[in-house]
Amino acid sequence: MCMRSYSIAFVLFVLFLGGCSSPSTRSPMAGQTPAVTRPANLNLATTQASLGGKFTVSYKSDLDPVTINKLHTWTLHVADTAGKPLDNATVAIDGGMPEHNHGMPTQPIVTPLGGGDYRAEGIKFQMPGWWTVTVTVTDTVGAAAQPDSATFNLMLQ
Ligand SMILES: [Cu+2]
Repeated sequence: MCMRSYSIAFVLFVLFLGGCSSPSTRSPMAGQTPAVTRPANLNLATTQASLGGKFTVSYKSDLDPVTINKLHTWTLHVADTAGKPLDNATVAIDGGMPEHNHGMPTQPIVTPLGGGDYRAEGIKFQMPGWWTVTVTVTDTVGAAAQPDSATFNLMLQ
């Protein structure tokens, strides 16, 4: 009898932990795609190659370490595959939490600084957890200008 109630209590405890610690088990809201599960070994590097291999993008945050609920600025550096800084590109920044199906609470503004640097102002993360930030670069000078994007992962507390 005692053993049985202990087991039930333990099962309830485990269920509670599971529901609390893994937001990805939440059912997605109607009309939204199911949430993504966080990969076991996230690449947290601040320099990333773009998906199509056209650019390398890196960022430096003026808020270091990056924490939640603070409006801040990133300096992005964009270079081509040979390492040459890329100016005159159209650069956009967007992000969100893949596990929660939501984006950033702000729309950062990107302005060119020269030397391949771009300032992204108005960045804010409103929750702890796994965030992705995607920088989309369109080389406006290249003859076949196609956007290419690099994605950064952040684990925020
Ligand atoms: Cu979230």
